[in-house]
Amino acid sequence: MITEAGLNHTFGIPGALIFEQDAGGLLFARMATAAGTASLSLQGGHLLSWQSSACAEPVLWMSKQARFAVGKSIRGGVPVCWPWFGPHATDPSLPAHGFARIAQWSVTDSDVNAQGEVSITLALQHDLAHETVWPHSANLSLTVTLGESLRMQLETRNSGMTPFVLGEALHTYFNISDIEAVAVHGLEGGEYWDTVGGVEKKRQAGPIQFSAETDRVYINSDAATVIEDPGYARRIHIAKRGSLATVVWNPWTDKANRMGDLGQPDGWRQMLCVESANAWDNKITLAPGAVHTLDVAYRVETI
Ligand code: TA6
Repeated sequence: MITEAGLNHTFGIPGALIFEQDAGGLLFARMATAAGTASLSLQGGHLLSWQSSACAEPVLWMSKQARFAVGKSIRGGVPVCWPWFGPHATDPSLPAHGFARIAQWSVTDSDVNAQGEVSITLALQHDLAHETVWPHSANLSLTVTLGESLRMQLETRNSGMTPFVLGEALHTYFNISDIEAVAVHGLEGGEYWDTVGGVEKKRQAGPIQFSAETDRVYINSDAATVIEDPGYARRIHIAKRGSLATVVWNPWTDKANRMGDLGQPDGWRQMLCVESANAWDNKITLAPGAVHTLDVAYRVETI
């Protein structure tokens, strides 16, 4: 049984990392450095918030209607999509984006380095319940490091005897001033699957701007991207390794109303997902004993 007291005794770092439990029994990690604060839930290995000292507005978006309940995915922050992205390939009854984001993770490490950056490592307990849904043996860990930037390293190890195909994403919800004010740079000229109203392969011309529902999977690129947000006078830089797909998503009005948990009446206007992924054409085949790490660093620049 994982308890708040046990976590603080083993992994707590006074002034830098503490653990708390809410009335519903969910466990949270709270991280703090001079450069900012962040919080995670052990359910889902889910980074919930990041407040950089460099700017007033939180960097990550969280729906005002997000539900924090055991087994329920959380609408905002950084859901971990694993071991598949999107709907399950054959069984529509299985949860979209895999089971990692609704499973209980454990804490396996914590640290403060010489630069004063605080890190925590969580691991997914891959138990029998998962093996019936996904009959492979894998170890999954997530290391979050908070300093001037925020780094996330999602590591998958094939601990079984057969290869498996992996789909994954850090499904990051960014907090923005207004969806019609921002642009995403870095994917100019790239190929993408447009999945709104059917599926069509297209090529990006210029920066990505938003005037309707947008749900695109940019493929075959490890390009860094930048969210330019004049309304919040900042740029959010996204630099990734071990990821060849980038998903760009905003639901706009109709889908947001159908989803019902994006914050009424127009919470969706203040969110934009730019997700570092291995999905679609860029799924990973992992051999027995092999390790793959999806590594992304976020940095905020004021303008
Ligand atoms: O990553 C974009 C997307 O696949 C959208 O199509 C939308 O479904 C979004 O993820 C949210 O998915 P969720 O399962 O979290 O509701």
